[in-house]
Amino acid sequence: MTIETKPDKTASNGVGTETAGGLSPEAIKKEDPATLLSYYHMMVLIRKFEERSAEMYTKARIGGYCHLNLGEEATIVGLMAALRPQDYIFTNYREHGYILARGAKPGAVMAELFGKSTGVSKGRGGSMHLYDVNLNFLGGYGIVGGQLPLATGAGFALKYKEKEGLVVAQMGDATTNIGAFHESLNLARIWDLPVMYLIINNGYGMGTKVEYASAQPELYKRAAAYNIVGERVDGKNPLAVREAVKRAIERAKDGEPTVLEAMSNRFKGHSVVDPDRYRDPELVKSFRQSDPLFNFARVLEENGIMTADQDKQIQEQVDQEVQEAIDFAEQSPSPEIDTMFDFMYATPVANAIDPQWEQFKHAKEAR
Ligand SMILES: Cc1ncc(C[n+]2csc(CCOP(=O)(O)OP(=O)(O)O)c2C)c(N)n1
Ligand SMILES: [Mg+2]
Repeated sequence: MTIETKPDKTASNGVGTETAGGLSPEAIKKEDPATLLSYYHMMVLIRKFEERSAEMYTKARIGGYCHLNLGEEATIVGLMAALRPQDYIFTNYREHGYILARGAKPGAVMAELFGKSTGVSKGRGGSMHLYDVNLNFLGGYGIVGGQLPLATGAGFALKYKEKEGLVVAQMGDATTNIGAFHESLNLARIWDLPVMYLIINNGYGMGTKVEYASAQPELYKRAAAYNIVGERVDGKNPLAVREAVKRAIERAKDGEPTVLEAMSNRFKGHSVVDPDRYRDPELVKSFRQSDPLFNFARVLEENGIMTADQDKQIQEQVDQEVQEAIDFAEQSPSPEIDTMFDFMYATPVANAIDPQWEQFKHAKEAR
C-alpha cells in the first residue's frame, strides 16, 4: 500500500518577508497617481472615522464595545486594493476600517455603531458585528477566532460550487493561539481551500505581548506546521500588502491557502475604554513617529503625486464626510421594539412554541 503525501509547500515559507522597500521612488513611479491618491483618501477616512468614533463613544452615542483601527489603516487599504468583488471577508471585532474600505457608506457604518436602524446590520450588530452581504462582507465577530471556521467553511463552499474567489479570514496576533486557528488551517490544507488567513500582528492581545503568549512569535511560521505557505509583510506599506494579497489570490486559484502576517502597530488601547497602562508611553510615541498615514503622505509629496494643498483639501473633504456620517447616525431612528426578533433565523425554529413554526410545519407536510 502506498500513502500519498502532499508536496511540501513550506519551502517557500517566508516569501515576501519585506519591509518598506515597496515605497521606493522606482516603485511609486510604476503606479497610477490617481490610484495612489485614492488609497491615501481611504486611509485618511479610516483615521478620521476612528478618531470621531472614539469621541462619539465618550459622548455616549455608541454603546457596548468599540475597537479602533488607528495605526492599521495601510494594511486595510492594501488588502482591499487587491480584493475583487467575488472575494469574501470575515473579520474580528476591530473592523470599522475594513467595511469602509470595502465600500460601505460611512453613514451606514456610523449608524450601526450608534445602534440605529439605518446601520449596515440594521442596528442589531453595533461596532463588533458589521455585515454587508452585497459587499461579500460576512461579518465582524466578537468571539476570538469565531470567524475562522466560518471563513474556512465559506472557502469550502466556493470550492464545492466550483466558484472562483478568495476568502479572507482576518484576525489578530493573539488569535493564533486559539484552537480554531489550528483546526481551520488543517482543514484548509487537507481540502485545498482558497482561504487567506490574515494575521494583523499589532504586538498585543489586549494587554499581553505576542512574545509572552506565543511559543513561536514569528506568527507566519505557524503555517509550516500545516504545510501552508506563510508570508510576513510590512503592514505599514499599503503597496507591499496589496502585492502579498495578490500572490494569495494567485495561489488560491490552484487550491493553495495562505497565511499572511501583517506587521502593524496599535496606536491606542485595546478598546476605547482601555487606558493602555501596560505599554511604555515612549513606545507608543515611537509608533506615531512611523505613522503609516503620515509616511504615505510624505512619499506622495516627495514623488510629486500630491501637493500640500491637495492634502489639505483631502483632509477637509474627509472631515466633512465623517461629520455627515455622524449627522446621519444622529438623525436616524432606533429599531422599533416590535422588530426585535426580525433577522434572527432564516426559518422558524423547530423547538419554539411559535405559530409561525406550526404554519411552516403544516405547509411542509402538505407538500
Ligand atoms: C474566545 C474568547 N476569549 C477571550 C476573549 C476576550 N478577548 C477579546 S479580544 C482579545 C484579544 C485578542 O487579541 P488579538 O487577536 O491580537 O486581536 P486585536 O485585538 O489585537 O485586534 C481577548 C482575549 C474573547 N472575546 N473570546
Ligand atoms: Mg493583537
